[in-house]
Amino acid sequence: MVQLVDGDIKTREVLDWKGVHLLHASGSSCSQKLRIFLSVKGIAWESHLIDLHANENFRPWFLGINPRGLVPVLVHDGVVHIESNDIITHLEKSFPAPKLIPAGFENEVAKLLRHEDDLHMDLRTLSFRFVFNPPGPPKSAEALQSYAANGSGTVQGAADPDKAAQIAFWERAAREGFSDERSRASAQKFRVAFAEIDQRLAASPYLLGDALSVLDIAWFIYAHRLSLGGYPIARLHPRVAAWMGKLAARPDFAREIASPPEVMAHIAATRRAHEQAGKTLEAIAGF
Ligand SMILES: N[C@@H](CCC(=O)N[C@@H](CS)C(=O)NCC(=O)O)C(=O)O
Repeated sequence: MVQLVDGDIKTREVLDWKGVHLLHASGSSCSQKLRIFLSVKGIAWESHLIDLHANENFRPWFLGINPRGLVPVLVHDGVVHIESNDIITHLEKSFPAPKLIPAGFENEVAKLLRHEDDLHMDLRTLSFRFVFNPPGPPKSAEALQSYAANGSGTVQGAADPDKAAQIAFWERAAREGFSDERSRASAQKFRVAFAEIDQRLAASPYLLGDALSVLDIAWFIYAHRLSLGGYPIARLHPRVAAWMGKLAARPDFAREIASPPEVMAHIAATRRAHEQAGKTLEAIAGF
């Protein structure tokens, strides 16, 4: 559970925030996952939008709340929680109904959510290459300098290596983009993960049985993002595609994955350009 301690937090005003506050970004996959969770749970929350395109997450105010510089962040009655899956686990305890982590499955869910989080940088690689497709380096050198220089640099009182890993990711992206080789390796990991999910769905309508759980929410978001990037889910993993369709038909899911028309137009234009160049996700991954 990543609950920050007093010394980690430099933006002191959040300590007075009462109730459930979410610092999040509209198109961020981890934020979408958490917002669907909150919606299914019926938890009322206050929104604090963080503009990732404007690098608001690398400014002192935000880094003073989350030294890792990532969204989402939960402030619950003045206590700051980071890491989306830890936030979900905390909220599941505080708001037990409806149950989204079935009784007796706590350890399995924790393990499977860790696996999902381990693939986050792979999702980011494929998202930047095939969905967002920015024309140049995703993060400027100035933004990264501000990222490096601000915030306490500690998580739970200990020096936190995560920020340096994030900065290394963005610096490498600026140097070499999101290469075919890295994209292929990331896509292959998802192929293995989706094959496992497809197997689970052969046995039950949801990933953990007959009822929706946090795992369905988490993997739905990944599957949705990758299908935007052209991952051939229906062809390779038909049960996953059917399960996705069922979840996407729910208003609480549909609302969070809706993108403005200009974003959808950019994604479609990216796909056309990649098709013309023979550089689609399918082609690069060899699917
Ligand atoms: N392990 C973290 C990952 C959080 C993460 O990487 N969030 C992304 C958005 S999905 C972010 O804040 N990116 C920062 C950026 O794009 O500058 C979690 O689960 O909360």
